[in-house]
Amino acid sequence: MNRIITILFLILSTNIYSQCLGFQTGNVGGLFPAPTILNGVPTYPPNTTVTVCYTLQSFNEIGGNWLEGFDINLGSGWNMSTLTPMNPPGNCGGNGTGVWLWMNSVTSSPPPPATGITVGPGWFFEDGSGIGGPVDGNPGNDWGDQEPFGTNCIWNFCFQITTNNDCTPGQSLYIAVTAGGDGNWGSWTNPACGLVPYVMLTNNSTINNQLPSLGLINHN
Ligand SMILES: [Ca+2]
Ligand SMILES: [Ca+2]
Repeated sequence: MNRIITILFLILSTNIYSQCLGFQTGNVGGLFPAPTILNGVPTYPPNTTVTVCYTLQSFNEIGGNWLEGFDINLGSGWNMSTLTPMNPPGNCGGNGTGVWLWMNSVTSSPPPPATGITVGPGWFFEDGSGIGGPVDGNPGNDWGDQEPFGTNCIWNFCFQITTNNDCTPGQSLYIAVTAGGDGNWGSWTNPACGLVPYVMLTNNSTINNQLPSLGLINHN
């Protein structure tokens, strides 16, 4: 009996915390150029610029959550001063007048109740409707981008980032994108959606600190 209760709890937990995310793509296939695999580990040379592209297909609006944004997390091997946004995600529903903003930092804030969570950098949705919050350049104090019933929205964006220009061992080239609802990062009242990072490059990915092979040198 206890086991059945435990299984039911696990099923319910899974539904509660991970059901909002639709199908995500990117992974290593979204990295241009692709990393070089050395001894089973993805690597890039120092001072290498990489274009990273991510796609989310649909956001299940559990608890009335609308898609608030995409939080980007990068390992210590990336030069954060080189982080450059490219195309923003498309406005799916968004009450018509909403807009996606590139933000270094966003904090969920009232009105109405909010979580106070701070995330960023990344793309976040500034809701343009009056009831969703003021249009003030702060996506954290309003609602997200609504996926109208019966539609299957696709949000896609790319950014560029460059590896550090040194070979110090242990610099991680981790890349993850986390899609979150406006109950977590905006002003909606129900933080029902789980915050599950989509890992595009694993934490053990590193800068290639091996010197290039020069081959034989011929003397005449
Ligand atoms: Ca706002
Ligand atoms: Ca918002």
